[in-house]
Amino acid sequence: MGKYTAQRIHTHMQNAKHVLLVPHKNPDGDALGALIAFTHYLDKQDIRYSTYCSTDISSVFSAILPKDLEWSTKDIWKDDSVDTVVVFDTGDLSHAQITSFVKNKPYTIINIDHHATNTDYGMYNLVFNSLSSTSEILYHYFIANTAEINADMATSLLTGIISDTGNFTNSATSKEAIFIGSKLIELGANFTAIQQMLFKRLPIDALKLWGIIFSRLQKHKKLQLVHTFFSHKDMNDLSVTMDDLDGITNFLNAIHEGHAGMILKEQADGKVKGSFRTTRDDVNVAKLAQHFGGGGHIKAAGFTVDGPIEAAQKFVLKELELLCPKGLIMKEEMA
Ligand SMILES: [Mn+2]
Repeated sequence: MGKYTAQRIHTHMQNAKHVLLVPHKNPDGDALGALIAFTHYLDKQDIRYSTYCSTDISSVFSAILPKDLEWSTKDIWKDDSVDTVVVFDTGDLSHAQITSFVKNKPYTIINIDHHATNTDYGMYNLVFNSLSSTSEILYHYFIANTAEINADMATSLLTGIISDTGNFTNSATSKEAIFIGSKLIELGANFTAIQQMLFKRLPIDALKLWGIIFSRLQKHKKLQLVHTFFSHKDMNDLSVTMDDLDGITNFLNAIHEGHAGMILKEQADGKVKGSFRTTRDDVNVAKLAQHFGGGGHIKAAGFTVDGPIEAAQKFVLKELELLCPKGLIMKEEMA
């Protein structure tokens, strides 16, 4: 791994006055797991830090959030003592919704990420898209700097690896990810608590909505795309939250038919988020998501388009037909 970059970041931290830690918007287990592990690392060295997230944090993760952690408001960006911004699990700054805050400011930006579409926006870029998760990168970072990984840090990092590998089942699962997972358990990570927190928490009404969403699955024959959707009304009707639908996207990987899966999710603000998943090596869904201004990984990517849901579905399918006249396999363009 980039031992040299990891060491330079560590050296920079020793001289930082006030570090601001930022995950991507609507942070997942990986973005939060990495950020929380980093707070423990800074705590141990008495380095001053604050945390900022542009959106709410899902209550799912309260088990790994330190009790005394307070998230700063936007005003933190007016605090002149902040000299360093560390951004976690974020392919480009707009995904963390901080572009305008860092513009023309003398911050040292540190970019720790594993997205294939990462734009290297930092002064230091610890970016490895072959690794399962940002949390896996941070494990290497701590090892490279001989920083102790305590049990709480191990639980945070393992949360990230388990989130991004779909509990060690999806294509991000590598022998390294499994090996580091076992190392983290050895260091005291609470595997059972993570399983409980991430996978054993759904109310009945949430699963009822999962059922409705699955009943809408269709296969687009020409594209070989299996797709479904849900509206904001569906969620309201059953009082289901977005957190309760969190794992449904990864469940698309369970489908054997077609070349990729897509789910369209209508948000409270009327926008529609789309997510792609594929398990095939000859389909690059990051490319498809980029067409709609989104991004992500080769096998898991997302984007946002205007709603309402019916219009979004028509628009997205039409665009995909134009983009991929021969279907989703675009071999000649793939690196
Ligand atoms: Mn990640």
